[in-house]
Amino acid sequence: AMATANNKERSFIMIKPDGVQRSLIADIIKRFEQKGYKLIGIKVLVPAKQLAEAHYEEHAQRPFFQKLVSFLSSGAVVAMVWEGQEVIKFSRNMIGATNPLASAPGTIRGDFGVDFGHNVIHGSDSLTSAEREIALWFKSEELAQYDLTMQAWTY
Ligand code: 3AN
Repeated sequence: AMATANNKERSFIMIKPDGVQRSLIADIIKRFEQKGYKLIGIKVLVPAKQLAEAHYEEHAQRPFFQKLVSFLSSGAVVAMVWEGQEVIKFSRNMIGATNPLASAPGTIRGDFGVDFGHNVIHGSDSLTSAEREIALWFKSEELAQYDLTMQAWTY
């Protein structure tokens, strides 16, 4: 309902090293932009191992943890914060299932991914993880506050 709509919800979205290496940056950003979400933070970096470990801390006890961490810190990623109504849940839908071969065509992983461990993109799975991940990857002054309303100089 209108009264409870939160168009300031934020999600942490990251194009992983395989997505960057395969030149999928623009295509992925385009999907979020065309849906109507607002990009309020973006940077390119090669994550330090410590940052990758902190990002995936919930998987620390899993057998694939070291592989996951070394993959994430193996190359450049594009770390982003996107804002808008239901952005967390909706971006999970746009991203698709963890296993790219189980992701529906039309989703990012369904369209671009094959390998289970190299699945192109990360998106926060809940409000709690979104808040934790945004704070981990961004300083508050790196997040822009602006609106997308048309200005007089747009065509
Ligand atoms: P998602 O990225 O879909 O939210 P998570 O958070 O369950 O999936 O897992 C984080 C990442 O860990 C996944 N993107 C995937 O690359 C990797 N992963 C998850 N489960 C496994 C597994 N059983 N074996 C290998 N890698 C895994």
